[in-house]
Amino acid sequence: MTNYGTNIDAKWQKKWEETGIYKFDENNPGKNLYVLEMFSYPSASKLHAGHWFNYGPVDTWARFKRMNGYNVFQPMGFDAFGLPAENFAIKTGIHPKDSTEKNIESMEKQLRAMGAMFNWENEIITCNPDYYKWTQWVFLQLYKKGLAYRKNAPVNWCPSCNTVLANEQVLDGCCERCSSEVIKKDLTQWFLKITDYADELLEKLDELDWPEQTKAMQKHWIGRSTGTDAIFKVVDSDLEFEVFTTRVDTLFGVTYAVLAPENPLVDKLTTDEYKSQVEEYKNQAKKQSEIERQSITREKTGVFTGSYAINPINGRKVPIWVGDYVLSTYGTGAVMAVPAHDERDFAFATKYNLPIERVIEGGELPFTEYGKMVNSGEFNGLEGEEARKAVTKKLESMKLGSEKVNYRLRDWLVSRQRYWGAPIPIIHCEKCGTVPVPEKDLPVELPYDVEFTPDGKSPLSKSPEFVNTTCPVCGAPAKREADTLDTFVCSSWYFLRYPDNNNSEKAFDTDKINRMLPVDKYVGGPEHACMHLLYARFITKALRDMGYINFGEPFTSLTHQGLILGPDGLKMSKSKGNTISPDDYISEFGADVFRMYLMFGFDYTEGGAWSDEGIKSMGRFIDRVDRIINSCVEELNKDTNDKTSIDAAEKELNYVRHNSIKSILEDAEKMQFNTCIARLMEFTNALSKYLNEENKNTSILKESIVDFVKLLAPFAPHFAEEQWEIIGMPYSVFNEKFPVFNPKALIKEEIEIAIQINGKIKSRIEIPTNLTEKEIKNAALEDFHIQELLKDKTIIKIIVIKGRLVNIVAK
Ligand code: ANZ
Ligand code: ZN
Repeated sequence: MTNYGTNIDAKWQKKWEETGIYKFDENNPGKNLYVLEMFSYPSASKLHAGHWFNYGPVDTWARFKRMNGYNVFQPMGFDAFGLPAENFAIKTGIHPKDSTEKNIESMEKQLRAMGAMFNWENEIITCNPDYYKWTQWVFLQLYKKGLAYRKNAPVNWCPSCNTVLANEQVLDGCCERCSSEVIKKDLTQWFLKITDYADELLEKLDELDWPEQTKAMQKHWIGRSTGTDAIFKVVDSDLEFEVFTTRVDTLFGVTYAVLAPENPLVDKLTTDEYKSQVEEYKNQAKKQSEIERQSITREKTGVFTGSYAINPINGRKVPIWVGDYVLSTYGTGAVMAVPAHDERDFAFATKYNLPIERVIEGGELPFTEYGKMVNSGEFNGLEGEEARKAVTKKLESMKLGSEKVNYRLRDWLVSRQRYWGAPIPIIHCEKCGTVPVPEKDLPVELPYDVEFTPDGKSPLSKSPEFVNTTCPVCGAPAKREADTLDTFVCSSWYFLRYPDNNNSEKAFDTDKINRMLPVDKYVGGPEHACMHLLYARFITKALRDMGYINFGEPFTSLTHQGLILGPDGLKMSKSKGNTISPDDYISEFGADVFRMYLMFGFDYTEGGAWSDEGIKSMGRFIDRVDRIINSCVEELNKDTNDKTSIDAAEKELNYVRHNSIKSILEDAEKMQFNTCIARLMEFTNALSKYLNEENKNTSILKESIVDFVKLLAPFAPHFAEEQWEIIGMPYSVFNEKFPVFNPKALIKEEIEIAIQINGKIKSRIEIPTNLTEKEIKNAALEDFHIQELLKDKTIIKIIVIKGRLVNIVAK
């Protein structure tokens, strides 16, 4: 059996540790390269195959870059606050701090056993006061800049998690964590003003080397749309309301207007005659979720208010309705309805018998495309953008409208009514109002002894020692904010802390961070597209505008690894019993086999189903490499021959060797690990074949093995380090430069040979010089001319005289 296993892993991990080989020092030679993997949540279920698929291959990439001259910084840490630990505590009574610390300890052990080049000296743990002190500091800077504010608003409430959620944490109307249906609650909460950065967040996406799909998701989430706000005055009243429309070219076709049920104007507009109907409708609407209300298939409903509005463009009187397909949270919470050219309005008008009037030329109604304006007075004949501009200009001249840009993006709600998070550093004083905690008093420490059974109230509010304090401004008794920060706030800036994680004076040193960031390569799951990845961009931009850093994008290049599924092809989950726990495999095969299998068995960005057969065959490959290298060593030590010539066999070996170098250089750069390993396998075959040659060129053999081990090193770091030692090279292979290829070796030379049948020359062909005897025979038999001549004959034997001729004896 093999020599490779966890004993070899341990041996080299110890040596790497002792020699501090991966310690990052800015002054090391090479360009700094910040390689970052999304840090993990310290869960009790430990490291799973998915973590490995994120961290293992990326470490291979980082090692590959290191060997190509980069000075790599690859930190690791833990996103340690959050609900799972708290829910676990509620179930078991084990305090979140204790369970989190225990989980971190065991996960760290597992991560170390992976043998990645993590810069552990830069580790951060977000639930430690020396980290969250600075999370609170970031919050205070945002507050000072007016980017953190408190307001009462209808917010998303998860009844099972017992806390509010950000919009980004609501997926199809359900909690992103627990899938319970989210309800609306009116609460006073803290928000971060991400909307101030909507334009930049959108525009700068173009410059990022990120997956297109992720950029598209952010773009959609930001949802910028350009249109027009038009003012509709209410007939016989001083009231007026604005509507937001992206199709102001259809303004002449408005036959009614609709307000969202929550629009405060509804009560003022509704005439006595319609009061009870409208009231009833409003109550019903409250029970519907926003998702339901937006559903295309759901029947559109509404009620008339009894009031009328005036179309600003033609003075026409149109009825005002209330309808729940209009959302209070978008645009102005009111729309102008054009049933001839909008599907929803068409359905609504048909149902309630409201007029439908065409104002755009084109197909059957509802006709929703752009086209020439008709029945639109002076604007007839205008089309599309031009039409939109002309009508908007006219409204502007009458002071009844203007161009308007709207966003789907909403400010980020960061208050959480939970215990296990960073306390919001704010004090409420009856006299002075909302007072930020002075920076010198940070951190506001999270107390240990707190009753955290969830009942919808913030657990910290039940701790008098925590809540009761004095106002930093007037000294009067005051109360601390009892909500904690969304854990996404902790992770929105962690990449800024890593390089300067021990700084006790500041969150980070500006100069140092400006030298080290942005992160050159960020790798993690795609599920964070509209949460972490958006928040991190926002916080980076905000800190830039405050002068703390000089760059606006945190992650220059982003890759999402694929998902490793269970052997049954389904998503791994404990309940399905299809999870793959790395530990057993690693103790059986060693960390490198596990890592190599992940890289060879799957396309990195696609992932796929786990296979036990696959990892076993990777184990056999490593065994084979082990045997081949060992026999090479024997061969080299023998040193009996003094062959220095380069014949066909050497040329063939050289070809494979240089071709492997070239392909691996190209493919590893692109994280196409599977093809890299396929090249290593080819190289192994070529070495094995060459070892069968009777007369070997030992210096070529030696060069080839040296190159082979270097090529293998990023993919199987412990194993390669061991082989490097076995072939007598000085520690460490990771201080070596990656091999470069010789383009000349990739040109296969050709020679002309003659083909005879029964001793008479019948044809001539060009063949590469490095063909084997069998390949030469095949080449001869494939010759068209020869095939014709042999049609009715039987071949008795074929004689090959290498480099000269093939003689086919046939009857
Ligand atoms: C009149 C009109 C005519 C419209 C037409 C469309 C087609 P986006 O692209 O998402 O910005 N709208 C505006 N505010 C709304 C709200 N609060 N709730 C529901 N719908 C609302 O969509 C803008 C369009 O969505 C607006 O343009 C408005 O309908 C509707 F032939 O105005 B339009
Ligand atoms: Zn929930």
